[in-house]
Amino acid sequence: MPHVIQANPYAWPWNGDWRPDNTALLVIDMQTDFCGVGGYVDKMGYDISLTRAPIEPLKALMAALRAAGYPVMHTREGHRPDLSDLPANKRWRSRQIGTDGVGIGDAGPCGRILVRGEPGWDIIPELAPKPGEVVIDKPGKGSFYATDLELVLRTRGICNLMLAGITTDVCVHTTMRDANDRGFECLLLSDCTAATDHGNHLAALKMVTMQGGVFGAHAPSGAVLDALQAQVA
Ligand code: C5J
Repeated sequence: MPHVIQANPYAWPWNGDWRPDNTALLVIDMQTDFCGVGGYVDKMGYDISLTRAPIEPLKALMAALRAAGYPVMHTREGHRPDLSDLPANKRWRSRQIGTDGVGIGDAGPCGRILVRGEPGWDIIPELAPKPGEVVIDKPGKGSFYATDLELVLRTRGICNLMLAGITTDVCVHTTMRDANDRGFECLLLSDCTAATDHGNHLAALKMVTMQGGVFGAHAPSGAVLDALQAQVA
């Protein structure tokens, strides 16, 4: 019998049933554009030490989950090179921050910002997907919109989702909310996610805990590692 994960506001998952064939880790947007030097977040003037903070805990968690046979999946936010999937308002807004008027689709130090195939768009080497792992390319903040993520999860029988990556308050939260509405049981890994503003990170965690766990629960990765160890002991 699997050991539940000590989480907030309830021991996760709700029914105690998490196994490698019904539970996946989804690592959201650990791309150079969001946490690398010269990437989009860096260029906007935010402190990338915040968005880099999840890298080490994630490395350890991904290794442990892979070793225990749990699927690890990844997402990347990005647009087609011809920008035909980039809404004009998203592009306009991204050009309003920073000093040079450069935004999504424009050339930056890591290539064209958030454009598929560019160096800044790729997942950082430290957390690169292993061969055979699912990688979802998404044009928006949520991981379900205009992707086949739901089909992939349902086909594999996944009903429990552990969520990690960046940023807590934007792509991770949007994905968690969308997953929750689809009936997936969600666990947000608090030290494996981060925001460009620490207050927003904390607020996003708190939001999860309202109403008995309105979107699921959150826990530090250590709680998952402890439960995994207890499973094999
Ligand atoms: C943002 C993301 N923050 N991955 N994207 O624009 O959260």
